[in-house]
Amino acid sequence: MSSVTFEAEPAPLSVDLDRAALVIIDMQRDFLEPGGFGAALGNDVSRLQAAVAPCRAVLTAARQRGLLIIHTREGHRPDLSDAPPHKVERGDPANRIGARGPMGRILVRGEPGHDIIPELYPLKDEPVIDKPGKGAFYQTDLELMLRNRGIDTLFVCGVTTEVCVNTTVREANDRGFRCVVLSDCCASYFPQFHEAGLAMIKAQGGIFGSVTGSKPLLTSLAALA
Ligand code: TIU
Repeated sequence: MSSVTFEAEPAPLSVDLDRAALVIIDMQRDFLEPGGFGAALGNDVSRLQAAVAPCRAVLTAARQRGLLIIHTREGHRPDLSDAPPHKVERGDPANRIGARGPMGRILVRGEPGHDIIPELYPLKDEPVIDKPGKGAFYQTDLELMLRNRGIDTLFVCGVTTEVCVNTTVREANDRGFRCVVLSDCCASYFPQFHEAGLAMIKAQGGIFGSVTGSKPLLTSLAALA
């Protein structure tokens, strides 16, 4: 494979695709569909739909190019032994982590709501990282997987911009990975937090990483052909 160059903020980037991975954060039914964790927290889950089609386009292009693709899911073991009590205790008892909802037990591994939405469903050979926290590196084998494959750059998509995407980007940045956040492939329940979440990443010369849209990346990938 080869390198792609594209516009990004704060500066254009050149990325070696052999050392890049696409990381799609928590595009789970629990966050995007009614009756899951996102809705239980009082959010309008329809706001996250905007990221689905751009994610799908990038996922398709990444598959065509043979990029390493990693999916993550936030959630807990059925006995909640990996869920901090303070995280579980938040919210209405009938509607909190582990409670039964229309998509099964909320934010519990193995339940329908915990799984990834059909539009972005992982292929068999695409690793899925099950994470107990907001960051994808915390208590997971993601870093080991990336280092074993010589990855140095992450294209980051998913939800929500200011929570799991930002936490993961900050974790990745401290571990020496370059993050390129695809703005339209991320979404938040709060438009102002989406904007602020992206602004915080690219400020100060790209203090946590770079931000670009899916289009510049897709155009540069298509030009490789
Ligand atoms: N609540 C919220 O905005 N997000 C989360 O709880 N998890 C993720 O961002 N995945």
